[in-house]
Amino acid sequence: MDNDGTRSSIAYPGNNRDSDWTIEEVTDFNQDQVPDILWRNTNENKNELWLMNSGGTRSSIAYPGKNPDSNWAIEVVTDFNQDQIPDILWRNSGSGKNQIWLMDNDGTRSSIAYPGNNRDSDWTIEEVTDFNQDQVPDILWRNTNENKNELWLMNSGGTRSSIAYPGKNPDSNWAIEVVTDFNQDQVPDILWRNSTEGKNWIWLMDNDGTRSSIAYPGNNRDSDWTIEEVTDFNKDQVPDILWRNTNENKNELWLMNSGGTRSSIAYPGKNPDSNWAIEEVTDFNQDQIPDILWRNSTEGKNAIWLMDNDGTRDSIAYPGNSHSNWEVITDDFNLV
Ligand SMILES: [Ca+2]
Ligand SMILES: [Ca+2]
Ligand SMILES: [Ca+2]
Ligand SMILES: [Ca+2]
Repeated sequence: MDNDGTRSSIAYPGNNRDSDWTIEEVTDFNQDQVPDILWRNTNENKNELWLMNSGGTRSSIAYPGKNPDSNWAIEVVTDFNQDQIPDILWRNSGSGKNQIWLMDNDGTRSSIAYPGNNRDSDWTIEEVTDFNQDQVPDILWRNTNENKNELWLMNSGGTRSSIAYPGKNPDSNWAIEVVTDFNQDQVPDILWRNSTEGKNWIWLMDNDGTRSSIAYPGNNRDSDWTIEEVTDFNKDQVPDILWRNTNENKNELWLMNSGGTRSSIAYPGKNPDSNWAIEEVTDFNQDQIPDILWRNSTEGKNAIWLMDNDGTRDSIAYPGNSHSNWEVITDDFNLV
């Protein structure tokens, strides 16, 4: 892409991976600053890591290790042992087992760590991020059947240090929408939503994995509304909340105060009809303000809303169309 939201050229990273293959992650595995592509084939229990050249072409293929069977899923890819190389958290929700593949920087597996087992299929991993400011990602679990949650505080190296209890779980009408720092204390907070009742809560967290307090960002957005993105749209370092109502073709941007309350509502622009979906929110034109990539998969059309820093739309760019069988993955593939 060019930095005005239009397409500069098309690169071809390599073909011939049929529908048995899925892209699990796009991130830099070999420390050359270029994002690489992790593929998995659950039918044949294979995986491949495409190490990429800057410019969008494939340099080579690495094999991260024998694939677990199809009961296993990749939950998250992040650096668990502070060597700057992303590692792979696998989970078998049938048996409740978990594994972390600690990776070398050539795309192969260095070793396997066991963060702890025995969380059956009632449990899901909601988020993996550092909750206690030791730079090691921690694992937030939720059990909607029993309304429990747990936060596994991790050692560097992929093993569990201790379990914290972030607070009594809301009932199963509530879902965790996003985990991000709403009050600028560097500790991630938890945005909950009850779409049935239209209620929203932010759990402001302490850095020991427990809840400090609850903030109320505003209610009354019923189940027609969904949260599309939470990121800072107006450059005050506080994450804002982008809502969409596909029934009425409306959208709203809640500009937030630090502390989890709403400051004001901005209207980013008239909503495209329900054939359009928001594919990605990222800064396409390098003004540090996130922009919105819309896609109409029926017609194969794409549009980028280039945004101003007050939550309104500045202009629309057209990156080019693509067939409706295609899906979008954005990343900066031509760094350097
Ligand atoms: Ca690592
Ligand atoms: Ca941590
Ligand atoms: Ca916080
Ligand atoms: Ca903001």
